[in-house]
Formats: sequence, structure tokens, C-alpha cells
Amino acid sequence: MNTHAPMKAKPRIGHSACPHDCPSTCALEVELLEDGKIGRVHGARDNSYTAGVICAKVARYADRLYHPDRLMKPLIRKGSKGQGQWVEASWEAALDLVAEKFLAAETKYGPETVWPYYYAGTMGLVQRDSINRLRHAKKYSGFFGSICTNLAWTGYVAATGALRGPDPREMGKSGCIVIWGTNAVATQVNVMTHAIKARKENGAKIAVIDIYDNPTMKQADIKVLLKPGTDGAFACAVMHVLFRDGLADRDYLARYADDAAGLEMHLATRTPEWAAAITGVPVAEIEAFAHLVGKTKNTFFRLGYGFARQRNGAVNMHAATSIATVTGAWAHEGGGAFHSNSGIFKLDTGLLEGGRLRDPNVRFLDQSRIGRVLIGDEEALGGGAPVTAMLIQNTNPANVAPEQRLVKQGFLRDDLFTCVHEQFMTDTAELADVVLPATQFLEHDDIYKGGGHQHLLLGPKLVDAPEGPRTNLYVIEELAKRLGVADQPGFGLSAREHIDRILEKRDLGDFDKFAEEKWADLQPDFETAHFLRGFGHPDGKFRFRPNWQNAIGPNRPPKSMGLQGPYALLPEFPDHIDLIEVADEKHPFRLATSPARSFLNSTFTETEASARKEGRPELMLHPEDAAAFGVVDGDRVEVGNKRGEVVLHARLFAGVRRGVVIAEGIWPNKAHERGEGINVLTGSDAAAPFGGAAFHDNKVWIRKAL
Ligand SMILES: Nc1nc2c(c(=O)[nH]1)N[C@H]1C(S)=C(S)[C@@H](COP(=O)(O)OP(=O)(O)OC[C@H]3O[C@@H](n4cnc5c(=O)[nH]c(N)nc54)[C@H](O)[C@@H]3O)O[C@H]1N2
Ligand SMILES: Nc1nc2c(c(=O)[nH]1)N[C@H]1C(S)=C(S)[C@@H](COP(=O)(O)OP(=O)(O)OC[C@H]3O[C@@H](n4cnc5c(=O)[nH]c(N)nc54)[C@H](O)[C@@H]3O)O[C@H]1N2
Ligand code: SF4
Ligand SMILES: [Mo]
Repeated sequence: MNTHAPMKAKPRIGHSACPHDCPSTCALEVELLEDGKIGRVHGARDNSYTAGVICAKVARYADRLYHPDRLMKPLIRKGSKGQGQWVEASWEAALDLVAEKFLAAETKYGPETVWPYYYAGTMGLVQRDSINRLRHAKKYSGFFGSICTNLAWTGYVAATGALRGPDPREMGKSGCIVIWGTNAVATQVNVMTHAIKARKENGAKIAVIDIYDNPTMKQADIKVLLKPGTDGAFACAVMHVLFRDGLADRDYLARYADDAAGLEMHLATRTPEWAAAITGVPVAEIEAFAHLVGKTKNTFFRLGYGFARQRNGAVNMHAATSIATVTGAWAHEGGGAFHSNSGIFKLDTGLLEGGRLRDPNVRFLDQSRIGRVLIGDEEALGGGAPVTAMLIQNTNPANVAPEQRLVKQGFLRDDLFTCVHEQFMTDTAELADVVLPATQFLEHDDIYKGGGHQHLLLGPKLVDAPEGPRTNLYVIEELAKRLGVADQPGFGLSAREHIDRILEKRDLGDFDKFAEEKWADLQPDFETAHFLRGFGHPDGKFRFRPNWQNAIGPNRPPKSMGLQGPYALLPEFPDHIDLIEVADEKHPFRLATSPARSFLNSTFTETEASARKEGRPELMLHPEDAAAFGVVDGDRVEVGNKRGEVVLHARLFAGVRRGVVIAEGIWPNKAHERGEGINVLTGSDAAAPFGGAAFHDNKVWIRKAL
């Protein structure tokens, strides 16, 4: 007989996937409470990559789902733009107004005047990418998504010819893990799970290469603290030492590389002394690192995005990847260079995205250059019609895009009509004409690909949305009806039907199968993943000499767009190239705008726990640099360059090189004095070879704020 008080019933568990723009794409277990609400969110223990671990911000998802500031009603602007005055409207009335404005704009300037603008606030294929179907059906302006992955992917693919790599779970078996330019503790926590497993179980060494002693470097056995934008120089010197000291795998090179002899000759002058002067890393540390990775053949190079957010980022990514080829690491279990597995999934999303409706003559506009597009810059517009109408989903460009002053100036134009579909009143929503409330991921069906692993995961609807918010798919479908394209292929299907079709085309079953099995592991076999049957280029060889002009890349914009950085300046072999904003007398500091642990881009800035943990917008600077300005901890400092200036609070921090400053997190603009955020300082110029934003590459001046 049970004499104890009745135990509280264990909550039911719903299975899902994290929808956020994070390479970890965690498999989630969501507590479903009896009142229809969610409790805590946990990482799925039986998913071999997530392995039970998720970040703190998603564990507390209830804070975001039931947030009192969540948007609940369609809103139509009253008064002038950005004044914060709205009238509530019915969905019918709001959608009618959007359609009417889009049709009027089209009548005046042609369809390219409408620019659907979206990004990865949700990574769900259905809710994120359905906007493309509407865009193609209506021949609206194209969207070149350059803001995040372009430089990194281009550099990696220039080397390997494919966007995939060794199974990231192999990290657990590596002898050495090099975490390069990714603050994994903050930005993709599962990398740490597997790296630390290797340290515990095999005594593996963890090396971290970054520009400040961030939470990831704090956990490292070997810390390489280099100057921003100098990873190419570091990689060259490491390879120089590998050749010099007999640690290059010459048999592997003969078989798998395009021009090892040429590389060796080129590197003759790229000595550790040469690199030490450029990178700030002492010769002995460069040599020790080279010996470590040269002798530990099963070294796993885990290459992140951050170090590619420099104007020479593609070259640096290519150079870092090259080390694994010189040591022959690829041939070993637990070895090789991994950046992203995005290329393994090969899903046919043609119906979802309206591929067949696409007109190749329609112009493309660059996501990162939205400021210039909106202020009517001829070059950014490709000489075509002005943009006078926008639909924005899952992104917050007034906060996250570079050249923020131009972006805001553009959104404030009276002849621009903007509809923002959002979960919260973001900086961008505040500048809109119509704001539509969006569901959150637990309230709709979708399917997600892992970037940092190999699972395709289902995220089914687990709870009912409150009255008000509607899905992205709903908005696209309702606009399609009003804009006269609802009879085109791909329209009229539910999210579940889209998921069924995508899965069936790849022989992966259907929605119901995934609801049962939760995910599918699509990791290619060992030989393929390690490129043992050859790299992705036609001749199967790794490219030490990439053809930058014709570099292939999953992100390559249409040639007609004419968008290219100064590719002619890119080097023939891995090298250091000063395409970056080199510090000068007027701008003695180099600023990186690195991610904050408790935010995810502009998301979670609204949740109290995250904002409390992050404190306030700060500038981390070396105590000796601070002293030179008479700045003490907590002082207000003004940071500026030709693009503008912002005020931040100084945080003295010895874990950064002199001359380098770090501002963590994309705080809302309104969290700053003057209502202007950190992206006032970042540039939108297209980096070589073909675009991408260099968020961590800014020369700035600093002064004590008055
Ligand atoms: N908590 C949290 N998680 C996130 C995000 C977030 O904002 N917050 N953002 C998400 C998104 S959209 C993405 S794309 C990923 C990105 O995640 P990561 O791949 O980690 O890339 P970043 O966060 O841009 O930068 C990583 C590190 O690179 C460093 N870095 C900057 N310049 C250089 C350089 O020249 N050389 C070297 N070696 N290091 C450099 C930065 O200081 C930072 O510590 O993270 C995702 N996850
Ligand atoms: N200074 C600086 N700027 C940066 C970066 C940096 O490192 N430094 N990183 C850059 C990078 S890598 C990226 S990827 C960008 C990302 O920047 P954003 O694209 O703004 O990224 P998120 O904050 O992930 O998502 C934006 C919005 O999507 C909304 N959202 C989420 N799910 C849904 C949905 O289902 N429907 C709708 N309608 N909305 C939804 C969220 O509420 C959120 O406001 O920022 C870039 N900007
Ligand atoms: S934000 Fe990243 S680490 Fe956190 S739960 Fe989502 S996928 Fe996992
Ligand atoms: Mo990103």
C-alpha cells in the first residue's frame, strides 16, 4: 500500500527540434503540462549529436512562448513611421491592405519593386522558405542571402568542393580538437559536449583559435590568441613548419592535393617569424601548435563562421582547411576539417519554393546591402526600379544588418510600404506600416536540417497558438490568394503536406514516420565524408590553388547581379591578405561584434533572464588601452568610424590583445543611448570573392564619452 502523498504526475514529453539559427539544431524534449502549456525544454538524450545538452536560453523557452510582450493582433500604423502608434486590425483587413499596397506598387513600378525579405529566425523549411514561392510566382525581386554563411562557405568549398565533412560525432574519438573561430560554448554548445568527451576519454587536447579569451578559449588546453583577420598568416606558418619539420603527409598529398609542391615553395617565405609579426602569436606557440597537429593525425579542425566575418574571411577559411590536407588528417577517424554539413541533405524543395515559377531574368538584391537598396543607391538596386514594398519574415534588419543608419533612413521613407510578420515588436517591426503576429515553433509544423551535424529533424506542432498569431505559411497563402497566384503549383498545401512531399522525394518516408522516429541520421559513409574517394572538385583533388574568380559556392549569386568583392586581389595560394580594415592613426582599434551567449542574434533580447545575464551593451578593451584614455571600468565610451558612432560601457578585460576591442551581442537599438545599435559601425561592402558581411572587421576610434 502506498502511504505517501500522491506523486506529481510526470509531464508528457513532446519531441521537437530547435528552430533557431544555430548550427546545433538540437533535438528537443518539451514538457507538456496538463493545462496545455509547456514546462522545461530538455535536450534529447537519445539523439547522438544533441546527447541531452541544450543551451540555457532554449531550456527556458516558456519565458519566450508566454512572454507578455508577444504580438497578438495585426497592427496598422497610425501617425508617422516609427512613432509607435498603432491601431489593431482584423487579419482580413490587414492582409487586404498589404495586398492592395503590393498591387499598387506593382502597377506603378513593375513587380521588382516588391522585395520579400526573410532570413533564418526560424530554420524550418516550410515556414522559412515558402516566401520564395510567392516571390517567384509574382516575379518580385530576388534575395541574395549574404549576411551569414557566404564568406565561410565559399572559403571551405573553394578548398574541398563540397559543403560537408567528417561526422562531427567523431570529435569524441579525436586526439586533438581545434576549435577555430567559433565561440562554441556560446554559439553551438554541442561542439563542447563531444570535444570534452574526447578529452575525458582519450586525453585529447582542445585548442582554441580566437581573437579574445572567450568562454570557449577559457576551456582550452592550448590558446591561440591572434589579431583579427590574420588567420591566413597563422595557417601559412603552421603549414610551413609542417613541411619544414617533416610532418607533412607526402603520400596523402601526392594522392589528394592539386599542387603540394607549389604550396611548399610558396610557403618557404611564410615563416613563423613572418606570421608572428602579423598575427601577434609568438613563434614558439606557432611551432608548438604545428607540432601538435602534425603529430596528432586524428586532429579534428572544427571551423566556425566567426573568423570568416573578415573581409579576407574566405581566404582565411580556405587556408585553415588546407592544414588538414598537409597533415593528411582527413584520412583518419576523428580527423579532418569540418565546417558545415548543409550539403548532405539534398532535399528537393522545388515545389515548396516555387522553383518552376522562377524567372531567371528577375533581379537579385543583396540582403546585406539593404540600407543602400532602401535609400535608392543605383548600384545596390542594379539600376532597376526602387523598392517600394516589402514583406519581412523571420529577420530584424533594422537591428542586425550593417550600415544601420542607412537601413533606418530607408525604412523611414514615406514611399516605402513595409509589412513585418513577427513574434515581437522588434526594431524592424517598429518601422513598419503593418505588423502581423507570428506563431512560435511549438505552435506549427516544420522540418529542420542540422548544419553542425547530420540529422533531419521533425518539429511538429505541440501546443495550440493563442488566438491571434498565425504561421508564415498562412500569411504566404493568404497573400497569394489576394495577389492572384494561389492557383500556381505549390500553393494550397498544408505544412504537413509539404513535409510529406519533401520526404517522399528523398525516400525518407513521411511526416507520420518522422513523428514516430523523430529524426533521420543522414551522415554519409566514412569514405565519402572523409573525401577518401576524392574531394568534390571534378578531378577529385583538394585545391591549394582555388580559382577564386570562378569559385563555386552554394551561395554564389547569379552572375547577372554583378556583385563581387575585389576577387582579383585574392592570392593564388593560402596567404595573408590585407583586404581588412587595417587600423590606422585615426582608427587605432579593431572592433569585432561577437555573439552574446544568452542572445541568439536579435532573439532572446526580449526575455528577461537573457537580458539580465548579459547586463548592458559593453565594449571589452584591454586595461592598458583603457588607461591610455583615462577610462575606467564602467565608463561610457564613444566608439566610431566613418559610418557613425555609438556609446557603450567600458569593460576592462585583459583577455584581448591591445588594439582589439569586442562588443558582444546584437542588443536592440533601443538598449543603446540615442537608440542606435552596434551595426551603425559595421560595413556592407561586398567582401571578396562575391559578397558577404564582415561583421567582425571594423576599424574604429574610441574616446571617453562626454
Ligand atoms: N548564443 C548565441 N548563439 C548563436 C548566435 C548568437 O548570436 N548567440 N548566432 C547564431 C548564428 S546566426 C551563427 S551564424 C552562429 C555563428 O557562430 P560562430 O561560428 O561561433 O561565429 P561567430 O559567433 O560570428 O564568431 C565566433 C568567434 O569568432 C571570433 N572571431 C572574430 N574575428 C575573428 C578572426 O579574425 N579570427 C578568429 N580566429 N576568430 C575571430 C569571434 O570573436 C567569436 O569569438 O552562431 C549561432 N549561435
Ligand atoms: N553586429 C553583428 N551583426 C550581426 C551578426 C554579428 O555577429 N554581429 N551576425 C549576423 C548573422 S550571422 C545573422 S544570421 C543575422 C541574423 O539576424 P536575424 O535574421 O535578425 O536573426 P534572428 O534574431 O535569429 O531572427 C530574427 C527574427 O525572427 C523572428 N522569428 C522567429 N521565428 C519566426 C517565425 O516562425 N515567423 C516569423 N514571422 N518570425 C519569426 C524572431 O522573433 C526574430 O525577431 O545577424 C547578423 N548580424
Ligand atoms: S539555440 Fe542552438 S544550442 Fe540552443 S537549443 Fe537551439 S540549437 Fe541547441
Ligand atoms: Mo548567422
